[in-house]
Amino acid sequence: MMVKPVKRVAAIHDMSGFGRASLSVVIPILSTMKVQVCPLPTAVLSTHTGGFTDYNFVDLTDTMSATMEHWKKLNIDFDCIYSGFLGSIKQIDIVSTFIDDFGNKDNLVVVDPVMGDNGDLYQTMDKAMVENMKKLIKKADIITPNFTEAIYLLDEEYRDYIDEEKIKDWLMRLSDMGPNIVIITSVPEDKEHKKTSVVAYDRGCNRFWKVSCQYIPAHFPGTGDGFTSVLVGSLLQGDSLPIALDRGVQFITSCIRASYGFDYPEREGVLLELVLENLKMPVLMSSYELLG
Ligand code: PXL
Repeated sequence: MMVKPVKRVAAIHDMSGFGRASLSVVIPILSTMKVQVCPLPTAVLSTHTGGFTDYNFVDLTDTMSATMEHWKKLNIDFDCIYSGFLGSIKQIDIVSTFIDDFGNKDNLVVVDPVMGDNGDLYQTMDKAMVENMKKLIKKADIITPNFTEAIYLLDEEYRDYIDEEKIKDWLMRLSDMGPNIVIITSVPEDKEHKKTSVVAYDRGCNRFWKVSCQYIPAHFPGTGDGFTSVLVGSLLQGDSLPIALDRGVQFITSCIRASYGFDYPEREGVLLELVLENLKMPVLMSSYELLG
């Protein structure tokens, strides 16, 4: 049997040239974690869409199927299929076909339903995209919506605080839509907004997990892509779900703390380059909690 020395991920995201989001975050993180990234780019943008206007957007929908066909001919197998920002309904359909063609019982399908943040959809998203994203998550093993995206997937009203019982209900309802593991990020834990958390539900063992983080009053785009990339790298390295959550939170916290003290526009993203090497360190102190 042919040896595959490192794990391999098909990464279906856009490439935003400036602003540290999508593939410009996914590739360095997973490469540092010793995982091979095979990008299937959905679009090439001059910048991401959060906080920039007049960006150049080159849609690659029509090239995606040809890449997929070539990969099929080459019999490439992936340990993980990981999708993020998608530019059109047709692209959602292509990812769905990609999962049908390349997904199997041994690999991990991770869908990050990138659609919005802070209560609003991104400029390129609309209701129809949300409805189609609801269909795509049926095929995922793991989804990682942020709080806003969870609200859109569940048709809930936006709120600025949620208690433990309610968020557990949301996690279970999202899992009922298909994925075995649901992770919601940026969950506002208290009314004073002093803490946010990442919460997770694993239907296989019926367990709920939480990792709390100190809230920092800043919004850097691309941190969701960074979190899910670390999670994917960690799971592929063989870590348990709560340890993978912890590594994701710790890394993003270190990114934000490394960036916050500098005076530069938040839309340029976190200073990933300064902390990337942290990913090579073992988890020294873990802080996850099991929710009862
Ligand atoms: O970080 C998610 C993301 C990815 N790709 C593009 C985006 C965003 C968020 O704004 O605009 C193009």
